[in-house]
Amino acid sequence: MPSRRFLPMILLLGILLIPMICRAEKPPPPPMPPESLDMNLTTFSELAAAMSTVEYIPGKPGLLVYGTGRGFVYLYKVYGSRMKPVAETNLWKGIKSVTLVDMDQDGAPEVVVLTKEAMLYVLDREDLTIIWSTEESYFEGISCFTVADMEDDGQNEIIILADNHLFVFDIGSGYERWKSLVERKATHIVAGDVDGDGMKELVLSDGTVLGPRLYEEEWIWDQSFGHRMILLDMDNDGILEVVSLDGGGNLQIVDVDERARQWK
Ligand SMILES: [Ca+2]
Ligand SMILES: [Ca+2]
Ligand SMILES: [Ca+2]
Ligand SMILES: [Ca+2]
Repeated sequence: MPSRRFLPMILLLGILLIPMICRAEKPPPPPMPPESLDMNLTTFSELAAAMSTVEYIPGKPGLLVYGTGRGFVYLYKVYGSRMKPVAETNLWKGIKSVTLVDMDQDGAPEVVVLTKEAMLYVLDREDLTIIWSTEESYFEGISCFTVADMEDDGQNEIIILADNHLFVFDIGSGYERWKSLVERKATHIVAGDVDGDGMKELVLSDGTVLGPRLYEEEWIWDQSFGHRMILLDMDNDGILEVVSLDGGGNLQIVDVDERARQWK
């Protein structure tokens, strides 16, 4: 045990050593941020294509919309080396997907957001304010949706497959125009004139084709269209074909007007 007369000296030594110990344990400086985020249009397109929660505003390569798992939606502007949020909103529910659709047909897109708690929002692309949304807890699960002017009256409808039923909402009024009595199950839905009669049909990935006005069954293919479905005029005859990946991941082209698979 040290003698009492050395105690002040030991204390003084301790006080002098503390800053040295503190300096020794100082954490290393944080890594420098990446030098540049100077994204070009290709980078934006690739990022948006790969991430369901990221979209870029077409024609404005400096602007990105991004929805987070915590329910925030951000509009980011890329300034050379940094991304700065220029608008944000909190929807309080994790974001499942962000899509850009021209809902009001004014030539510029609105931001359509699907949340993990089965709500759809239409947001203003400039300030992300809510233009329209489904009611809270109205749906338990939204399988897919599409936007189309089904009867060509200049007003888009939003067509939602939720809780095994199809719903058609009028965007302008928010009014629920139609709900299917029959149960429907599909993972993708698209709208377009697939039989060349000048009117759009609804095409469900399970193989169902519904008419434009009364949503009656026009054709039920006994096979599934598959998933990742789009409508394209593959043979240049002026009529859209259903192009999709079948259950096994193979590309297939289905001619709805001829009721047959054209190619696989
Ligand atoms: Ca618009
Ligand atoms: Ca319409
Ligand atoms: Ca048609
Ligand atoms: Ca065609």
